[in-house]
Amino acid sequence: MDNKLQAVIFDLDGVLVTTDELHYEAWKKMADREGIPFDKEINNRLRGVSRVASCRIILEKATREYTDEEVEELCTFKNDFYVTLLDGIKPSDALPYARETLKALKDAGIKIAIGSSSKNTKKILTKLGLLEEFDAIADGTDITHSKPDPEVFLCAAKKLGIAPENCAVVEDALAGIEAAKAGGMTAVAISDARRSEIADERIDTLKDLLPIVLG
Ligand code: B16
Ligand code: MG
Repeated sequence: MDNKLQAVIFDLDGVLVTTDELHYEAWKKMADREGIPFDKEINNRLRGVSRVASCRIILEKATREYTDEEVEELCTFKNDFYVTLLDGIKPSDALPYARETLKALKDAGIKIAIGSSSKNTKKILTKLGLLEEFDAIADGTDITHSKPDPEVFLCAAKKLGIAPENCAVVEDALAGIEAAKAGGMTAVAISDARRSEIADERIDTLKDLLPIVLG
């Protein structure tokens, strides 16, 4: 229980919706075209990491160097396909208890925001029917440093007008937990991030967030 909390900043991919498989499918198409080995284990390292940084992680297995222009082309190739996959997202793809938890927080007067590395955040929220639910959205289009840098969460807190120490962050990525802690926020780990040693709280589903925030 932490009564100082006035806002919750949600990561998007892996917290409110599972897009990992879609990212995987799109990066795999790029890696196959280039003849670069790519598997689910490498994909797991891309959680919360920006598009360009993700591409550079995949290129660690490449047998030649890629120029910045080539990396940009690979990212565009991946994203063009990824965006077509996002078209298949429906409101029912929101992860369990997402809608109920957002409503319960709002009803209790807690501000809610998104803090995502994705430049496709608004498209994903629109497909989920959640775009209008948030008091603030900070995403990959607002920042120059991606997680584990705290920039996206500090940006969300600033847009909300709430001090970082009064914000909780919900994250599925280790890089996101690091970012939340670096920003001076309460870090709540879900899914893969539960193995973090520095998270303040660990939850199994989103509804477990309510006692942490509301007491
Ligand atoms: P995009 P999050 C992150 O979203 C994903 O976890 C990560 O895999 C992806 O590379 C990143 O967004 C950038 O996404 O290519 O759509 O801009 O977890 O921070 O909500
Ligand atoms: Mg995530």
